Amino acid sequence: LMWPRSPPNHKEWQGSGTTAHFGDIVLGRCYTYTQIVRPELRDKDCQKIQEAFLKSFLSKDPCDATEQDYQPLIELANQTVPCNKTVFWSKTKELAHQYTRVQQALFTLENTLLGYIADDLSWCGDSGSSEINYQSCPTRRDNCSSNPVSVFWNTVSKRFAEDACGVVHVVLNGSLNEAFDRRSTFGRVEIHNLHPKKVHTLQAWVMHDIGGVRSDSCSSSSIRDLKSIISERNITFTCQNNYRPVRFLQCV
Ligand code: 2NF
Repeated sequence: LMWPRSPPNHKEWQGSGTTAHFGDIVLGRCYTYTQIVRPELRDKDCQKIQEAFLKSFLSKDPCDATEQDYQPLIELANQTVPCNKTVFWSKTKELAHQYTRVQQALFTLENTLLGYIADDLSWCGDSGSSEINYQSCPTRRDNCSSNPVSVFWNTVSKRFAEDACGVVHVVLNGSLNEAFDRRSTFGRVEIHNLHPKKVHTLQAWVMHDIGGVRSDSCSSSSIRDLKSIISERNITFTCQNNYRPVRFLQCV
């Protein structure tokens, strides 16, 4: 007689386990977003969204997650971001979110339903059991890159970029040696999935920390790389150092 393998009670992976109360948090965030933050989405079925999210990773090998695992979830949560309102960010999460909190018509990924639900959460399952692994989850660095969290962000970031249209924006960190990092999600996934027929301009806002090193970041070599990648894709590139409306927020 074969008993189902019970979940390991030792730490199998190097990363922190699934966020406690994961299922409840997903359901609660879904209701908060669809009923309060964007009531125009009030007809979304949060029970189904929670179920699809759990199904995407439960009873599966957490080192073999795929884009397809998330397709049912992505279809249920489907949402249109208006043209000219997309804001990407890289190494500037807090500042970009402060800005979209003030400019409520703008959307970072975390201002969309799926990004809002998943932000800062951790999750994984196990191929030998239908249970959530609250003990540990694989990390990109120490375990495997096709883990449920990484594949989720790659998949939804790709979709977010594919859907963008008009003039799109990115908030970059000018206090780093490389404001543009080819290995980041923005550099690896998002810029390569912008549709040149839909996106006519990428506008970069390169922000540096107050009191930090003052460098002319738009003319730095990493931004020149970004410009050439974007221009080769027939999208116009513009860049502003310390864009004023964002700059004000760094003081509050
Ligand atoms: O956690 C998020 N909200 C998140 C994660 C990954 C990607 C959001 N994104 C989307 C956003 F919409 C931004 O436009 O991609 C853009 C930001 O990603 P980035 O990689 O360009 O920027 P970073 O500041 O380097 O990373 C943001 C956070 O995501 C983690 C990273 O450790 C940091 O906490 N992260 C980045 N790539 C991965 C990955 N492949 C990742 N975590 C897991 N797997």
